[in-house]
Amino acid sequence: KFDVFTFGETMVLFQAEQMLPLEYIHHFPKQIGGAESNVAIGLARLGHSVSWFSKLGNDPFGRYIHKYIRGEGVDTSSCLFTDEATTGIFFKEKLSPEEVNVYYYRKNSAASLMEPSDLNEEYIKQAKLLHITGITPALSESCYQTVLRAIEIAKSEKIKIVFDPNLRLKLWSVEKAKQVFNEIATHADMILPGLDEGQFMTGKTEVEEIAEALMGKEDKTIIIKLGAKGAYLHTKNEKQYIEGFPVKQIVDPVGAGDGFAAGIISGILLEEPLPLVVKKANAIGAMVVGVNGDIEGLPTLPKVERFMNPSGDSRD
Ligand code: KDG
Repeated sequence: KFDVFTFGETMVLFQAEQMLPLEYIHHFPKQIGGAESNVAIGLARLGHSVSWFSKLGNDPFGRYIHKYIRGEGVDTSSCLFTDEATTGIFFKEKLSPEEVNVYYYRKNSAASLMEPSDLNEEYIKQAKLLHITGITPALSESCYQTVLRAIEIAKSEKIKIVFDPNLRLKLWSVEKAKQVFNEIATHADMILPGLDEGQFMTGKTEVEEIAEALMGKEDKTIIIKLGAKGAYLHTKNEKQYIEGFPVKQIVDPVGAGDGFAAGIISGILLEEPLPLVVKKANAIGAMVVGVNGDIEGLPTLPKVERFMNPSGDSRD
């Protein structure tokens, strides 16, 4: 029934309007942010059917997040609401266009209470692909177990697993993150680290060495994100750099990796050739950094195509 199943924590995001340290900010427009729901929304805009699961607080913020994501055309029908904890929130501080800091208020949040039995197995089994990020296992032990359970369900049905490490060292220790990332990576069919995350996971410095190490002896697709330089694609048969798109002005780099992941997953679902898939993902990443907010810049398919071929047909 669904192209993709993903799950994780989405928080209410309070985004500083001015470029000032947070203590001097008076107004915080309210938005939502969460790596997995960013990807889900990105995929929905690209025309795919996606189901997103989370445990939300039975509170106004939980309801806001639920309505927002559902309003973007993402299935949220397996989401749970709890009275045991509140919905997590976070603040985004911008000191320069490239220097963005986040402050989390999410410890013991509703989402951190997710546990394996909360997963609706049928939803996972109906999907063509499972998307996992390294944020979810960092939230709590039960969230980590939930990730392992989702992997087990997907594997039992030969559903492809895409893993985006999304290293957040504010959430856990270096040692635990490294161990869990490498554990999940062994189960994944596709791994999408940034260069720093690849270095973190493998201890290697060079792009190609990182890809080799992540690949191991199995047949995986490794795509290493290289920021403005684009990305490196590594499979058994293909090893190549795919150039990025120039960005006129960086407005907000947060969420670019999620846009990239949505582009990769979309291309895979459409069975496009991998170099083109990566090119499209690069394009979406470049589009997202030009817009304030995690999800506001996520494009529809015609918009990406126009961005990739600006001289082409300009109809929507
Ligand atoms: O990738 C963007 C995310 O970092 C942001 O939306 C918040 O999910 C989030 C997190 O845990 O950092």
